[in-house]
Amino acid sequence: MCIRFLLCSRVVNCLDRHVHTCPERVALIWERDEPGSEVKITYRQLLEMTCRLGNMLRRRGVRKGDCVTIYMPPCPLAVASMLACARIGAAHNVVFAGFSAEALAERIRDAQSSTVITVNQGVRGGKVTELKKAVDTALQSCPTVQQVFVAMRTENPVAMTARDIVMEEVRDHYVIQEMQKEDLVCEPAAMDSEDVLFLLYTSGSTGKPKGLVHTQAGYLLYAALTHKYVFNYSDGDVFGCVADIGWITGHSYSVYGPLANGGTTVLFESTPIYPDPGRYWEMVQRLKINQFYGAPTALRLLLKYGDQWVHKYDRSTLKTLGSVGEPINTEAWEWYHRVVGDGRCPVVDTWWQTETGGICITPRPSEPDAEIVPGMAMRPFFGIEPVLMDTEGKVLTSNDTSGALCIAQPWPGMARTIHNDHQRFTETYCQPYPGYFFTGDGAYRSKEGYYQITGRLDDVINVSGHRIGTAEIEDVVNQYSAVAESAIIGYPHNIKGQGYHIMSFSQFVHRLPKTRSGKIMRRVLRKVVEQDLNGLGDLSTLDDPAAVEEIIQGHRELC
Ligand code: 6R9
Repeated sequence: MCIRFLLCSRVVNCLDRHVHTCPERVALIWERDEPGSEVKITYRQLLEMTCRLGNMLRRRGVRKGDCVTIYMPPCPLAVASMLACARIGAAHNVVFAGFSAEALAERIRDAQSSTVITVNQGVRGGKVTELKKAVDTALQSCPTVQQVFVAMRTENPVAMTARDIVMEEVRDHYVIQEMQKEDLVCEPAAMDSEDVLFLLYTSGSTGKPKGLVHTQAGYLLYAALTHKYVFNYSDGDVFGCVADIGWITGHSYSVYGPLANGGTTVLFESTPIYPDPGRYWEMVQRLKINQFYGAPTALRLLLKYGDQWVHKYDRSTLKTLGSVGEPINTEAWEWYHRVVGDGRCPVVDTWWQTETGGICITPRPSEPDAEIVPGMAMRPFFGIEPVLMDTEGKVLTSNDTSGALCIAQPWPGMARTIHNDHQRFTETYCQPYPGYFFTGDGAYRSKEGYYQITGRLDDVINVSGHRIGTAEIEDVVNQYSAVAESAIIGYPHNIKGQGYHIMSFSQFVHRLPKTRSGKIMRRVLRKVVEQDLNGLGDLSTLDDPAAVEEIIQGHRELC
């Protein structure tokens, strides 16, 4: 049975509702790159910004069902742009502002956007990036784009494209000037619960990125519920998720979840080590953050700098510490718990994906007697039914076993399709284990029935018939004090099937190739070790291409 509701746009749940009850509550704290220069935006102000932007987009021809690409770092205007799209029934497509012009162009083309919203320049870690110039380059190969709205993050002017002096022919507009012309009231569009709320691109292991489609009602409900119950969020808390809004984590836990719950949410523009490795904890002290949500890669980096950077600052407001993005190794988990949380804050290792919309496997410390085992994602969230499969596609029913992680029943936050490619959606997620949603990850279920994620299955190593998760070996290697991080990859071995190769141990490197969101790209390393340099696949999400060059060179020397 399928029940569908006609609803007011999602934005009413995130804004109007709270403006009625607490208009002067702070909705957003924009933690700008320069420490101590934060900007606070109340729910009333955010609704006004959103309405003006919604009217601006409508006046410029954006209609229900269109897709607007947002290429901006975390800032109130970016959030208001997302909400403005939602208000008028257009889908948003946020592209991480660290992506190259080519990666941006590919995503604009696939989404068929006619409108782009950007900033003149980005500022991160004290460095300025030329975002508007990247848009100009990207648009040379994006014929669908008719208009670009530009916000000013810095005072430096940028070239604005005017094709003709006749107003209608101008392509680029200043957002603030346009917003000033608009009314403060913008009627929200009526939407079906299954209408699209946004697209978000995530890279596949090969080929072009996938534009996952999330819908109105289920996504917001799931983001709000998980935000409340996983983090033990209560009214008046300040929620500090340091993920960029270009990732699903930023969508669900910097924007939609906290705002649906009427919370105060932090938009973090900087890096964990700018201006020094105390940045996170100085921010926790200054903004009185109650829940902190970050990635293992940053924790591994920070623990290397020593405890004094943490001890310097008052962290007594913290109640819950969250981790997301990759398996958290024991050393980083213990450090987070003992040093950052002074042993008093539960650590929630939250497993989920762009595809799942929100957290699926996680401890729930708000429940009485909730046990948390270090390094384990523990238990499914309400409504999630995890299943482990063996190599023949049979359900593993016993405990103390490992297998391919699938989910048995649909849940409200799951992505509904891949934009313009439903076939790829069913092939990737539904066909490998018919009747189940396949996550692509491997997991171990303990004797007690608790889950531990062992890493991507495409990274799993099979040595003499024993399946070993990359995370398990990395955990051991990372405990050597000379090693900050490691990446384990399998390579063909004519006796054992696969041997394994430990980057930064067998081969020491200065840095590992990572995505911009901090995930180690093990498939790239595997290709290097297999000497298949033509098969490196989609590198558009790679943070620092020089890291790969360095490893290719190092590997040649080893061989
Ligand atoms: C939210 C997000 C999804 C992939 C996922 C898995 C890995 C995420 C994890 C984790 C172990 C955790 N992952 N959280 N692995 N423990 N707590 O990161 O979404 O960017 O789509 O990545 O990240 O491999 O399949 P996304």
